[in-house]
Formats: sequence, C-alpha cells, structure tokens
Amino acid sequence: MEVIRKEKDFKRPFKNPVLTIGNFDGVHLGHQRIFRLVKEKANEIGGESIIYTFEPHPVEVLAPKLKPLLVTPLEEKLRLFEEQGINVAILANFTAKFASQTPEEFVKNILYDQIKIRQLFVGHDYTFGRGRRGNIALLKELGRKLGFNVEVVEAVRVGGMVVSSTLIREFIQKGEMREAAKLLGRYYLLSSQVIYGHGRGSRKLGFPTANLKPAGLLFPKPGIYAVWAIHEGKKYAGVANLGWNPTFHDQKFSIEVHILNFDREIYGENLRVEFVERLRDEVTFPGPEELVAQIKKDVAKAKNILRLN
Ligand code: RBF
Ligand code: MG
Repeated sequence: MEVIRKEKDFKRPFKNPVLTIGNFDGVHLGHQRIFRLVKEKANEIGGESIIYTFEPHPVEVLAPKLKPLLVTPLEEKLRLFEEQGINVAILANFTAKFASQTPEEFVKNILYDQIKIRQLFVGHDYTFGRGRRGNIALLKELGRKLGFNVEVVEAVRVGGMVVSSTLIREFIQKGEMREAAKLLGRYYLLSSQVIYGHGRGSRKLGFPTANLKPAGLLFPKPGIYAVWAIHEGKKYAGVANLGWNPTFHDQKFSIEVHILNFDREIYGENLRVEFVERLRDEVTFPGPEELVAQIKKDVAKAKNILRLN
C-alpha cells in the first residue's frame, strides 16, 4: 500500500481512482464493508482503490478539549488498511485552514481536479466540511455536475447493533471486549512500547509482567483480562492487569501483561496486546500470597478462554 502524506507526495496520476473518504477510527466492520466495495469496483474498472483520510483526527483540531482517544492510532490504522488490501492511503493534513474549505471547494479542487476520481463510496451518515454542510445529497449533486459516481454504503448491523466507532469505544471503556470484538471484526488491541515497571513481578511474585507505555491510548476498563500478546509476530497467551496494584499501594496506573511460556527481557520493544475477555476487577489483597493464589486462578481461567478461541 502506498501512503501519501504530503501534497508533494502526489507524484503520479491515479488510474481510474475509486475512493472512499472518512476518519475510519476503529477500521470496524462498517468500514470494512466500504473498503470491500471500493476494492471490488476498482477491480471491475481496472482502477486503484484509495482511502482518503485525515491526520490528525479532525476532532483534535476542531475540538481539542475533547481529547479524543482513538480506537486505532494512525500506525495501527495504516496497518489495517493495508491488511484490507487497499492500494493507496492519502493522509490529508487536517488544519484549521483545511477545515475552512467549503465542501464545494474540497470536492472540486481535491477530489476532482487533483485525484480525478471516477467513483466515490461513502458511509450512510457521512458529513464533512464547514458546518457539516458536505453531505451525501451534496456529494451526489457535485458528482452529477462534475462527472463521477457516488454510492452510499449502508450501515452494518451485528446482533441488532449498528456498528459505529462510538459504540465500540463505549464497549471498550466498559470492559465488554467480546462485544467490541463483534463490531470490530477482531479483538481490540493496544500496541505500545515495553517500559520498566516495579521489577516486583518477577523478583517476588513469580509472575513477571511486561509493562506498556500508556501514552494516548484508549484503555479498556481497569481490571484483569485474558489476552493474546504478540511479540515479533509470534502470538502468546497471557493475562493482563490494568490498574493501580492496590495491594502494594502503588497508586500509579499501569498496564501490565504476564505472558505465558515466555521468559525474555523485552524492554524498549514493541508489544501488541489483544483483549479477549475481562476476568474480574482488581482488588486489594491482604498480602502477596493471596495475590499470587488469585493470579494462578486468573492464569487457569485465561488458558481455558484462549483455548476456546
Ligand atoms: N495487583 C493487585 O493489587 N490486585 C490485583 O487484583 C492484581 N491482579 C493481578 C492479576 C494479574 C493477572 C497480574 C499479572 C497482576 C495483578 N496485579 C494485581 C498486579 C501485581 O500487583 C503486579 O503485577 C506486581 O505488583 C508487579 O508490579
Ligand atoms: Mg512488570
């Protein structure tokens, strides 16, 4: 997949570009349906499949106080686009100036003159531009005028739920990882760097943990989880704890993963953690022995859960 990050990276004309446009936070089943249609159409007309998206996420520029925690940070999003088999990702640098374009200017100058789109697919609820005036009716009208086709992709429903990034975010924050996974089409995943923890895990308790750098991530509800840990492309069963280690009065929030059958030092390296199921709340134990007894039960339970997957 080719990634175009800057205006100057537009080095060549696209061949029969078939495009979709949006934020695609989560790259969930609804987004995946759009991408599939984009690819099918591109194949049909011998064209290129293109995702046009924004960086940073428009909310960060338009409403920075909301500090949106993204389901999929940019690098993760790009990896998933690629996995979906998309040819090109265009990351439009989203600034206040960019946002001030009228929908008509955006469509004419960028989609039509610069990209020369043949076909556009958008989600059923897509709006863009100042005052959200850019909507499906307007896109269709501009398409008729300029000469490109616009198709609207219906929402995807799973078990009576309409798939949306907002709903997924809510499930994650409630620790309902099975529900989140149903809408994502995969497990919710945190990808981060392993940092130094207290070093207590391995020395005293016999359950060494890899601690993840928490920067800017959307955390599942604090508690204990059955997880898959992925290191250097290899997948291991594990148990994760998101919390404050109250038994030791740590107070500092940490995300730690005890990886089963794994005894390597991986400080500074990347670890990806897929959240399969929440096991329990974090609790304050009278002492380390009680905690260790409970962690043994957590491990047994996680093994059972992960075997079934
Ligand atoms: N610490 C607690 O204070 N209460 C808990 O309920 C608790 N549960 C844990 C469950 C698992 C599976 C793991 C790996 C750790 C847990 N911890 C808990 C964190 C433990 O205190 C921490 O790993 C060590 O103190 C090392 O930092
Ligand atoms: Mg640790």
